[in-house]
Amino acid sequence: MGSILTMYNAWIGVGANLGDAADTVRAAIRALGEQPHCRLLTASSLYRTAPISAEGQPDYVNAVVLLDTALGPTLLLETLLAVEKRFGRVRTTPNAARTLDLDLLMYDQRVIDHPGLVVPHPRMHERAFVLRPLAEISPDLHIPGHGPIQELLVGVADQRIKRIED
Ligand code: PH2
Ligand code: MG
Ligand code: MG
Repeated sequence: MGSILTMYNAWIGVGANLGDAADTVRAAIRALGEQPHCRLLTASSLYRTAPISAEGQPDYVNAVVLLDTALGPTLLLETLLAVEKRFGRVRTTPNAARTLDLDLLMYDQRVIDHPGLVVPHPRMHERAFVLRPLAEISPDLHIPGHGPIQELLVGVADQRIKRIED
């Protein structure tokens, strides 16, 4: 990749709750770093998490990765959807159980409000399965519109989440 390209930080939420979810999340993290114009900077630990807004589903495995990317937000989103598909994601109803979910959580400090893409992710600030792994890799992060991550963590302390030992 040419060094003349401007690179941006992008935080991606990774989640799975069908099949061998931990294996899938680990493979997806590797795959993200291998996408064109993307470099993996940091990956969080994996976490086992209670399903939110998806009662009766299996627990999720979640993680967050920080990418360095030359892709703009729209191309990056298309890349994420293509990787989801490659891992066998089938879209049925919103919040259905899934083999792999990749969410563009933040793109630098940009605020984007397009019909197909809202950044920061509109529910990330109220979800422990996003905030805990995100705080592990970016403890000083400020989430545009919501504030410092350390303050947001206090509000999700009641959600069940456990780091998976490796
Ligand atoms: N994703 C959802 C809905 N609920 N719950 C957990 N624990 N982890 C997720 O990744 C998740 C969820 C919709 O994308
Ligand atoms: Mg999601
Ligand atoms: Mg998604």
